[in-house]
Amino acid sequence: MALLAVVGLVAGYTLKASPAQQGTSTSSSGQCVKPPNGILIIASETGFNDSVDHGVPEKAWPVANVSEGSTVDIVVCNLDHIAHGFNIQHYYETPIQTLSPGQVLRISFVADKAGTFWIRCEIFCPIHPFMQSGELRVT
Ligand SMILES: [Cu+2]
Repeated sequence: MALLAVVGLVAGYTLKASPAQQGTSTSSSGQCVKPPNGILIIASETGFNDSVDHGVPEKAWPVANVSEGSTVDIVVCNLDHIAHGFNIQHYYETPIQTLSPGQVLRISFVADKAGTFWIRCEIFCPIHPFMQSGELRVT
């Protein structure tokens, strides 16, 4: 697929990660894969992980359940032909993250605060209303 040929790495954004997680990067085109024990989120013309088919905005989708104190590894791939944003309330709020078509974002952080945190796109896009209902649930 042409899109996969232009997959690039957006600089990893690390919050309170242990030294083992820092500097994680890869330049291969095969990096759009679910990290071990982690979370894969695909942005496409059908939302985040096909959210248009999961009852949003009435229902939360995608939903990621993690344990408080655990290290959370997330890979976000934009397989759409337009840009999308990615934001996790509290854990990944700044800078405003824009993923160009084909880009892959890797995020790693320690879930040091319990609660339910909003996962959303924060830049306008045609599928935007369907990218506003993701949740990271830390228990
Ligand atoms: Cu959007």
